[in-house]
Amino acid sequence: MLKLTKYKRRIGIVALADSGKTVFLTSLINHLIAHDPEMFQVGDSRKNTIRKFKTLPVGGEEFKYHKFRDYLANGKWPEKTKDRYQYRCEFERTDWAFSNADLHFYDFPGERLADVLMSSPRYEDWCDTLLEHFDNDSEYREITETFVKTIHDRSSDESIILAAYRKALAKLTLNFKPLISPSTFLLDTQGQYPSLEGVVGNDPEILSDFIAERRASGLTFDEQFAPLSKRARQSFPDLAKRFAKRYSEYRRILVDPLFQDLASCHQLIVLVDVARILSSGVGAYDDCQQILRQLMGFLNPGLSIFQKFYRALSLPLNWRPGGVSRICFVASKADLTHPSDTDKLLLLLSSMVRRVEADLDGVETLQVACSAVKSTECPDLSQHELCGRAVHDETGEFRDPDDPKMIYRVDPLPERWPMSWSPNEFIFPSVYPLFPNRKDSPPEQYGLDTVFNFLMNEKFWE
Ligand SMILES: Nc1nc2c(ncn2[C@@H]2O[C@H](COP(=O)(O)OP(=O)(O)O)[C@@H](O)[C@H]2O)c(=O)[nH]1
Ligand SMILES: [Mg+2]
Repeated sequence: MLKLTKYKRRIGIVALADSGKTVFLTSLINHLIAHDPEMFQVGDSRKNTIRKFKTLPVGGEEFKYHKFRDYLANGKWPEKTKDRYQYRCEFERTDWAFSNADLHFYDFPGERLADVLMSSPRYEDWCDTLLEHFDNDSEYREITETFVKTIHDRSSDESIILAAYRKALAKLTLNFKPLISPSTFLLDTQGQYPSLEGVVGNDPEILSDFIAERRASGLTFDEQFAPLSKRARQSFPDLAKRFAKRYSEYRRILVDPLFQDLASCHQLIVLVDVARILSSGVGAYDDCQQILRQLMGFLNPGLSIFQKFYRALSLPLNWRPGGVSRICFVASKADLTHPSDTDKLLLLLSSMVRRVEADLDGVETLQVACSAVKSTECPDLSQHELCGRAVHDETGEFRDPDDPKMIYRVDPLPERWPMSWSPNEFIFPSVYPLFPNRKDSPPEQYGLDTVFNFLMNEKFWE
């Protein structure tokens, strides 16, 4: 039957690196292509199905769905993605008589998210936000202490300041800190991460020097910049001007295109890896919140009076307002935690995003706990144990993806975020994916269809 209208949406998937974006999108596409209503509910009935699925061409780099699915089918998680990828598809739903869907997904590399701190065109704003975060967080403060001293030392010069900043960034990299801006230090424009090939020993000073000498704090070594405090900007006015110029150029070339894509999205899926934040220590919580706040501030600076007026009317029905209208906050990898803790997982997610959510204007939100590729089972609900193909055995030795499943212990989730906690205070062991061998079968999921249905039931059509 001829479809009269289109449900057309651009959907951005954002999160810090390793939060599960690639796996999420791969599983979602798999469920749409090989839709099985028993495994993935569409709309409000198990009878509804997806039909006539078609991939559409995209303007940029295409999301390598087949490659990523192949990894999973071979018992491995997809390799780390370094680029921004897009995937666009069209399909019909048996419960939609007059329209079809056209969904365009954007998968952004998490490392680049640190550059949301550059949402302001003013170099000074970037400096102040970044330095404030360094100062507020004990781990960042410790790592960046020498750099901060350097910018307040009048005998410093450009090369001394840049070397000190690169050294600080190298240490942040080695400590898996996500707020590394400019993000090209961590992921350069060729999609390469810092390499430790050829370095001798594992002394942190030697390792950080090795990285600091090889990675630029900017697009290239000639276009580097570093944050200067207000006082340092006054002490080094010419340097501040040069840095501001390079900052603008960096934004123009690297940040603007990325954030234009992001800003063009109608809907967002924001993944939060609660288990990882708990196992990484309290600093990871602050980092994630800081990035979320910046991101939301950039995407939803507040609606204009006209937008508010039209949203309040929500008429005519086929008119879709500009900007992000729906955000789904997802606690990803729920299968790494015990199923009896799912309510707590949602509470933790909710208390983490509550404040950013409250500041959003005219955006509908939902919070969902989700396992895109459910890779654990729970043998006994009364025991804090899971069964899966654990990546490590009890002694910490690596296991093979082909090794049999094993039962292992997981920590219970806390009722609320503790005031403070250390790395490894909570442990949620990693597992290899459980994926059906049958070529056309999607993996078992939890919550993925809830996210999909939330994004699919806005009342605006084209
Ligand atoms: N158990 C489990 N682990 C997951 C799931 N999704 C992702 N992971 C783990 O998280 C890692 C990073 O996932 P990926 O999708 O590459 O993250 P991205 O960097 O945000 O794209 C994977 O290598 C897996 O170890 C999931 O649904 N269940
Ligand atoms: Mg990825």
